[in-house]
Amino acid sequence: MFDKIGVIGGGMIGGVLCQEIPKRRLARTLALVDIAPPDMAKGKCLDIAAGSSVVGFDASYDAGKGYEVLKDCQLIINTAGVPRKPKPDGTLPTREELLSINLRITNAVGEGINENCPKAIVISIANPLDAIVYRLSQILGRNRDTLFGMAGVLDSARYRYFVAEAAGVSVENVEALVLGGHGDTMVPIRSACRIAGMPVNLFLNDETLTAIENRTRKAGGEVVKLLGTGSAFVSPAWSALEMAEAIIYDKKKVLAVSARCEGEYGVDGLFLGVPAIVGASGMEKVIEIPLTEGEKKLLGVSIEAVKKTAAEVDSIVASL
Ligand code: TXD
Repeated sequence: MFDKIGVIGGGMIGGVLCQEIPKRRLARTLALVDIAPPDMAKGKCLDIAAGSSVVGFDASYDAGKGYEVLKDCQLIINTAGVPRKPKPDGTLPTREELLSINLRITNAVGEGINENCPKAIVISIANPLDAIVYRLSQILGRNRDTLFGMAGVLDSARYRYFVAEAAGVSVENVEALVLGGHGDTMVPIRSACRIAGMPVNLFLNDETLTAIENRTRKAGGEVVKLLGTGSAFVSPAWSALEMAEAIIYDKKKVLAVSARCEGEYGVDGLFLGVPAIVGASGMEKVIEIPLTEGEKKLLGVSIEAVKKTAAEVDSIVASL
């Protein structure tokens, strides 16, 4: 159990995190910061605190609109951002408009972390994932073990679920990794997919697997379309908590992590979804796994997309 864990952004994902962190007894104190008026963060924490006597967990809460509530947090999970929604004139913001709004938010988030909990391990969830975690690394200026993004755990979970469903087996039997950027170029690694240790091809044919991998790439959009507003929020929160528990309990768990590569996979200085060992000090080691020629090609495309996003961030930041 940590003394204090902070959540930045108490929206849909942050709300699930704030319920789960005390309920799983991951921290003695939960901090929540959200700029939403009148004081949404305080309201959500008061609601959860009231329910604690029913569920049976003791926790303290530091909540409010200012980042000072994050003081001395050991772990931060960042969900702060604005989703893509119609502007007053009914048109949707362009990707660049949304990116510049979210980069401004990330600047504030980064400064808040630097001022109040500069030693905290930071898991960033906010989208566009690759851009936000890259910008955060520029602001926090730390080595790569204490800042990384959560996307691959969710993308891998989706792949695992679709494989289990098609193969008629328990989700607990399916191991899978989705690597690369968190977008349409993400790469489900079929050659690493196992069902109870056996190659997935023993259970599903190539046509079925290709369809599942395509569905995995679009699974976020599938939920968005069905919800009508907002995006997936339970599975992202649970995925971030799998990373948090690997840190808190020093599990040395191998997970798909958006980590800053330093030469691995031919990438240097950019965040890429890669298999990594997660433990007490955060992202402890990037693992380079063997890939088929086809997987290498697809990962190369994803790396190019991540490079393009980083260049976009640099040019927008320069103009802010
Ligand atoms: O796998 C993944 N990484 C993705 C991430 C999976 C699904 C959702 N993905 C993204 O996470 C999503 O596109 C958003 O960028 C974030 C959070 O998603 P959520 O659904 O929780 O968004 P909400 O409900 O809009 O919550 C965001 C909160 C909201 O309450 C704002 O008031 C708050 O962020 N916010 C801030 N908090 C603190 N500080 C600042 N500056 C701030 N700006 C907004």
